[in-house]
Amino acid sequence: MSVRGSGRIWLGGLRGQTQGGSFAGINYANKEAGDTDWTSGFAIAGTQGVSDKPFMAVGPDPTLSSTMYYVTYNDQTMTACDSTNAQSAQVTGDAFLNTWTKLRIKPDTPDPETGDVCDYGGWGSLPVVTDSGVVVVTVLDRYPAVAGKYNARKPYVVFSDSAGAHWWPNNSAPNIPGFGMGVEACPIWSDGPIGDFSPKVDRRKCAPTIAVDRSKSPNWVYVAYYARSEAGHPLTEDRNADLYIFRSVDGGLTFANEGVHGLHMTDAMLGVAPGGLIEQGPDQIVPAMTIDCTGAVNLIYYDNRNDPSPGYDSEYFDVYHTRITDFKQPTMQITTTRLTPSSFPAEMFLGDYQTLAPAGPTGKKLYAAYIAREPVGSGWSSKNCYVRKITINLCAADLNGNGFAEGGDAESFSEAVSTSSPTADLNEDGQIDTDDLETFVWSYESMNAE
Ligand SMILES: [Ca+2]
Ligand SMILES: [Ca+2]
Ligand SMILES: [Ca+2]
Ligand SMILES: [Ca+2]
Repeated sequence: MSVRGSGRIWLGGLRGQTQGGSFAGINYANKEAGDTDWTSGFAIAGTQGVSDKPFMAVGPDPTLSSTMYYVTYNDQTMTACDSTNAQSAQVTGDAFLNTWTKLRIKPDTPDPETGDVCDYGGWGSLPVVTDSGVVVVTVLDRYPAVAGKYNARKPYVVFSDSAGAHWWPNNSAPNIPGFGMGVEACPIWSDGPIGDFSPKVDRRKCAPTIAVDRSKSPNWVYVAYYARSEAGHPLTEDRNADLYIFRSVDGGLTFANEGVHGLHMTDAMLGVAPGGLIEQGPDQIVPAMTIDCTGAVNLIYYDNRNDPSPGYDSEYFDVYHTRITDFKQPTMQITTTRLTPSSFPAEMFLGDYQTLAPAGPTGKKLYAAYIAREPVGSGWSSKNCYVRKITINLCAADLNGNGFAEGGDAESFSEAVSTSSPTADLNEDGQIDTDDLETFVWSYESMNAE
């Protein structure tokens, strides 16, 4: 789910598996902006808690006269050209009324090899909607053959400019970020017990993630996933997994791989010392991405760099946040922060995905949702979904949230100070004082810097 707007936060995921049963539904709950409790809960299906595949979104804007929501998921009951593969489906609807319309993500044109009109199948499908109304979906090319169907078992991208009625590009050529770059997919679950990292994290599915930079017109769309840092090794070897990021500058219609639009995030870029680099790792996996109000790319991900085993093979992970400014420009800066105070042992399945949501219509604050564990006595908690507010005080001078720091914002700040309005507390320390003025001036100048 990917919407924006009022500051209302949505949190959800798969409900727990029943004894001998199967995953029966998607649960979610929400809270209003400023509330400290999750005061209401709804279930799209089922009534149990959430223990897998957390998702989160912020919005919608209640002033909008109509809002379309999109959720993508795999529906294995659909007829497929490849019957062993889960199929992606799309749902649109009104989350408040709990009414949804189901649409298949499928091309209009037959497969040139088989003549069949195959659904766009795969795992981990995620949608975004650009400001022009285009729905862009990334899906892992999870076909059984080693070569995959579209992108050698890495994610691919399709889009709809008709609210899900038609999907493009055509069947033979979805957008395939990373194609031809020598980026090689990690093993997947069915490849066996040996691979690039613990099979108990994510079951190895490249975990695609997608985000929109709405400050650009047309919007820029980013897709990220993890893959092997080197190609050409047997799938049974434990290798080093890295993050890869690709960018579309035409609203998600096409993705370029090289030059300023594709980035291989090496361990060194993420602050791992040279002595920590071995052919087995450290591994960065299961990324979640969003773009903040400055246009910076933000990712959270699992990272086993603190695993006490010399081979990174004892399944200890942390969750990290990385922020990239001036993506692929000479001035690019990468800042990496550890979010989990204790490295925790996976020991059990940690869920396939996590999310990173920008708060409010302006992307000024970030919230992370992820599955982790924490120390309890001499042992460890079971897996829990954690929500974390990442406050980085972005675009503080843009009080009216229009993307610019202007004279009107200065007037609004001055008025907020004079009336002791909470909106004047730019550094969120509960006080309105000169620190907030300094914050305003710093933010105003940085937002207007060349
Ligand atoms: Ca590894
Ligand atoms: Ca790595
Ligand atoms: Ca403004
Ligand atoms: Ca303050």
